[in-house]
Amino acid sequence: KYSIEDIQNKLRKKLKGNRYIHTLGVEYTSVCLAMKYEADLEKAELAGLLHDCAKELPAEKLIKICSDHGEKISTMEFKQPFLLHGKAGACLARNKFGVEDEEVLDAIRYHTTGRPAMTLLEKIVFVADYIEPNRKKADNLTELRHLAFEDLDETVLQILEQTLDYLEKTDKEIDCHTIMTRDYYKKLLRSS
Ligand code: DGI
Ligand code: FE
Ligand code: FE
Ligand code: FE
Repeated sequence: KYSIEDIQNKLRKKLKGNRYIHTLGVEYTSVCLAMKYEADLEKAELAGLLHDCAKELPAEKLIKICSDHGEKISTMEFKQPFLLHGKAGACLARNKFGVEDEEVLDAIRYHTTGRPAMTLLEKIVFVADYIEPNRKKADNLTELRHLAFEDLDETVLQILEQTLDYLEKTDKEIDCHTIMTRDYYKKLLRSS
C-alpha cells in the first residue's frame, strides 16, 4: 500500500506542472470540505489527490485502459475520450496506486459529469475540483468558494449549471450524465 507521499511523488513525475499543482489544490480542498461536512479525511485526501491521475493520457490509452478493465464506453465517450479520465483514473488508482476503497474509486470515477444522488465524498471531490485555489476559470469563484462551505448540494447544482452554460455557449457536445446530474440536483433543491 502506498502512502500519500509515495502517490504525490509518482504524480509529480506523471503530471505536467500545472496539473500537479491543481491536483494538490484538489487534495487539500477536499480535506477542508471533509472537515466541514464530517467526511473521512483520509478518503477525501486520497480521492482528491488521485482524481486526475489519468487526465494526461492520450485518447487511445484512455479507451484501452477502460476496455481492458471491462468498462463500458459510450458513443459520447468514444467521441470525446477525455470524458473517460475519471473512469480510467479509477482503474489506475486501483491497479497502479493500490486503492481498494470503492468510495474513493467512485469519487474519482464520477468527478467530471457527476451523477444523480452522489455520495458525500463524490460531492466533495466534484466541488473541490472546481473551487480549488489554483483554478481561475469562472468569474464567480469567490462566491462559490464561500457557498461550498455553507451548502454543498447548492454548490454542486451551481457548478453544473455553470458548466452546462459554458458547454452550450461554446457548442460542445454534452454528455447525458452531466444533464442527468443537473436535473437531479435541480429537482432536489428547486422543487419545493
Ligand atoms: O479534469 P479537470 O479539468 O480538472 O476537471 P473535470 O474533470 O471536471 O473536467 C472539466 C471539463 O469537463 C470542463 O471543461 C467541462 C467538461 N465537461 C463536463 N461535462 C461535460 C464536459 N465536456 C463535454 N464536452 N461534455 C460534458 O457533458
Ligand atoms: Fe478531471
Ligand atoms: Fe470537475
Ligand atoms: Fe481536476
